[in-house]
Amino acid sequence: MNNKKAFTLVELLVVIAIIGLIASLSVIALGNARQKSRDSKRVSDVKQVQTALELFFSDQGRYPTATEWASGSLYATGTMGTTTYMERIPVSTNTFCSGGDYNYRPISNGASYLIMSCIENVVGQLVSGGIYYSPEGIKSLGTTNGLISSWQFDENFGTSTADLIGTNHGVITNGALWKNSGDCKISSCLYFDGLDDYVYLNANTLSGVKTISVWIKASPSATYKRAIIGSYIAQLNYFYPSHYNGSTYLSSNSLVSGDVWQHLSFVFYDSQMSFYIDGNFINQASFPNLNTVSRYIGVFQPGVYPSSFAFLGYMDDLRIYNRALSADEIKAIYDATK
Ligand SMILES: [Ca+2]
Repeated sequence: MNNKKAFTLVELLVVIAIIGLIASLSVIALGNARQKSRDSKRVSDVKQVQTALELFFSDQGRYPTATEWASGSLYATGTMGTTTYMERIPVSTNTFCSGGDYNYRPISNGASYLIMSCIENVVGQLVSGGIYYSPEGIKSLGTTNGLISSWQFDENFGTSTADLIGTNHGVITNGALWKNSGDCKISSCLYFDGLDDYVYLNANTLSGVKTISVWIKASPSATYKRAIIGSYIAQLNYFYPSHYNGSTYLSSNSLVSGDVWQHLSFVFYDSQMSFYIDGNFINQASFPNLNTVSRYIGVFQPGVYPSSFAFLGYMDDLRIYNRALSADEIKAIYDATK
């Protein structure tokens, strides 16, 4: 009897040991699976950061400054004591992604924030390329390969708007209006009055431009050429409803609709400009020597051609790339952001 009881105890210990072993094996297996899925880690890293940011916000009434973020951890000190919200901010090593690391920017004095990152492959509903995180959620941006500048117009406050990739930050000039996400394509956006509103960029010129991508909701009353991003030096312009290279219009009047969000892309390759609407190739024309655009969003050249070329309507998610994107990439951007 006694032996039988002791044996039962040994059995029990063995069973406990086996359960422990299985448990630790499943932890290791889970760890391995995570290591294999770098993209999932990137997304989950940022989600954890977002949770810490929300805790920070709930205590501090603001999101961290760029300097606080650059310290590598999320913490606060004050009369209420010291709180650490995140010991160590995860670091991404995306060599394929413009900006590389998780790119954090506080918005409106910490009332909101943006984080830009990238993934290599599809994760859930997110497509390969740029991923954009804000307090409102996560959004795919499509390819960031060759992306020079990206203006998402998401500040929704104040008179400046950030270039999320480069340093061509803009000053909102002559009263272009912030619009809330319900009126816009991706989070908030800008409305231009068609008279004199524009965004004045930090850069004198933007060179190496091969692709321009933008969402617009043009006013139906915009019946003449309207600039998306201007160029005076190179005498080249990008217009709604037509675009013009000094001698040639590509007829798009009947294709660009007023009062509807449409995605426009202009791709420059081999002395040709290709024009896309909503990810579909529309037409192509000779358009030599595009490399440089000037520092104005929403107008051709202030004071030179007032009002006639000023953009009229909503604009969102304007980007420029230093390479000619393929038709598939254009389509992917449209699909990711539509
Ligand atoms: Ca936006």
